[in-house]
Amino acid sequence: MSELYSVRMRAAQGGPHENGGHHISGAERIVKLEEVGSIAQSLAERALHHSKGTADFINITVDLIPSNEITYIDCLQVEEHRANTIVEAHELAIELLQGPHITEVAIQNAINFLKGLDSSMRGAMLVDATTGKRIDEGKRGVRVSHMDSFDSESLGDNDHMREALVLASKVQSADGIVGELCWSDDPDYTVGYVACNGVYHRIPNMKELGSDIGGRVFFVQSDIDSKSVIEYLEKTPVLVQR
Ligand code: PML
Ligand code: MG
Repeated sequence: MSELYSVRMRAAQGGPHENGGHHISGAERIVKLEEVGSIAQSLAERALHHSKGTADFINITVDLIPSNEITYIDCLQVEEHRANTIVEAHELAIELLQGPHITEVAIQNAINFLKGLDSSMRGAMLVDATTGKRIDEGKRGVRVSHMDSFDSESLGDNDHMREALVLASKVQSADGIVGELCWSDDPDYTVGYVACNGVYHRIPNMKELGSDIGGRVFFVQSDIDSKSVIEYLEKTPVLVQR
C-alpha cells in the first residue's frame, strides 16, 4: 500500500490565528502521495473564496502518516430531520440528545454557550453531560484533526456535510464522549446536526441565515480523562469507513 499523508489547511483574516486573526476556514484530508499537490491547491482555493471573507493568512501543513498509526472506525448512520424555525430545531436537538447519558440542562447550556459566542472558536467546547458545566479552558477549544474518510468522494458533493460527518464519527468514537451539537459558522449555511448513539441527525434551521457565529459542543462523561481524549481527537490519524 502506498504511503498516506495528512494535508491540513487553516486560514484567517487579520493575520495568523495565534496573533488574533479571525478564523475563516479550516479543512483537511488524508491522501496518497500523488494527490498531495492537488489537494493542497484546492484547500488553498477554498480559503481564498470563502463566504466569511478572503483569507490573508493560509497555513498548509503536510506530513507523512506511518500506516501502522492509522485507526479505522465506522461512519455514523445519517438521519434527516425537519424543523421550520430555530426554536423547533433546538427543541428537536434537545429531544434527540437527551437520555441516560445527557441531561436537558447540559443541552440547554450547550445551546446557550454557542449562541453566546461573540466570535467563532476554531475548536469545540467540552461540556459535562450531567452538570452542563464547560470543562475546556481558554478560547481555542478542542480542534479535531487528522481524519478523513476512506471513500471521501462517495459521501457526496456537500463539503459541509461530508467533513462534518467524518469529524462527528471520529468524535463519537472517543472514549467518554456521549454526544455532539453543531451548527456552522458560515453565514450562508444554516443546517446543523446532533450526534449520539451512533447516529448523525441532520437538522435544518439551526441558526439565523447571515450569522457567522457557530461551532461545536462535545458532551463528555464526568469521569473522562480529558487529556487523553483531547490527544486522540487532535492527533490520532483516523480513517472513517462505511
Ligand atoms: C461547519 O460547516 O463547520 C459545520 C457543518 C455542519 C454540516 C451539517 C450538515 O449539512 O450535515
Ligand atoms: Mg466554517
